[in-house]
Amino acid sequence: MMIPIRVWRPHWIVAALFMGAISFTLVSAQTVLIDFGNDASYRGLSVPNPDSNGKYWNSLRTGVFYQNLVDAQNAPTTIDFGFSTPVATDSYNGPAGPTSSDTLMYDVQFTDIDPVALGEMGGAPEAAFDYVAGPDMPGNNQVRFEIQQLDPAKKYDLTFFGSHKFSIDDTTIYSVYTDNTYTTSIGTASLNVQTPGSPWLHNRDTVATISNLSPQANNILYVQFIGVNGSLGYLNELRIVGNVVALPGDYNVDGKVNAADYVVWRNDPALHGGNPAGYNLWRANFGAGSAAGLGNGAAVPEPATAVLMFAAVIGCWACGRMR
Ligand SMILES: [Ca+2]
Ligand SMILES: [Ca+2]
Ligand SMILES: [Ca+2]
Repeated sequence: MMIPIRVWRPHWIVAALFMGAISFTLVSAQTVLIDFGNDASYRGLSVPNPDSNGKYWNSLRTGVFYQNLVDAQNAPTTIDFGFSTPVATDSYNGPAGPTSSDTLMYDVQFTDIDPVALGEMGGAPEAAFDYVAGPDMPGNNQVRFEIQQLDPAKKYDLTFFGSHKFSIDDTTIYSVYTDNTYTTSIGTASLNVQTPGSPWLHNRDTVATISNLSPQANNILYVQFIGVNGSLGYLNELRIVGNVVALPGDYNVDGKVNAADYVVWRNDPALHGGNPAGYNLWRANFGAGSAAGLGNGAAVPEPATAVLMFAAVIGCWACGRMR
């Protein structure tokens, strides 16, 4: 009975570790694409996923709290989204010009954007041509929404695409706040939704990004947009990118320095700081980023023990391969 166990376990452990390393690398930057306006909203259309870049969108309407948005690869995330102010949805005078609720499928083909310039945000005319905007209540045109259930270990980049012609304000201001009082801003960006002086020329190729945002109160980002002079602001698309902050020695970029990083280093030392410098960096930072490394009193395995354990595992695995 011992022989099958000894043969099987090392294979299983090593395979699991390598699979873990691969998946951690893939999730090191998570992208979520949001299209404002869907089949159920006024003069709106949903993106027929995937788009021309092979990416998946969340097409939203107002009045709904959306949970577990999918990422651009169609995998569910923890991220939730909801508006907290009155907001309107439409496509009229967006990038497709004067649209009609009777002929949307025809109108959408006139969506005029520069897909190359917009990159990941230019893959779906159904995402670009409809938008959310303020409620058109003078003095109260700010639109606010919350992006909830974010990962406190990540830094987020928000990219905004707003496009609308014949707007009163040429420019929309997008801002992120610390909490739901919307008093303290932690980042802001402005975007011309049309060409100043030529309001018939909608924005077709430019986005605005607010970078390096940490989740704020309750792991939420509190976002507001409004026209620069208090009239309507516009938002057609939003991209959320969550980036894992790489720590020294975190060779699989999962925000923790642990035994899995040793395996990554051992597999290709030259790519990970060299031998022994990469090993020494890993060992010096062992435990960083994990709960055990934050000084809560939990037992931290000795690096030397961990090295021996994994060296033994790899040794057995190599033995198994030779049979
Ligand atoms: Ca849209
Ligand atoms: Ca849409
Ligand atoms: Ca790691």
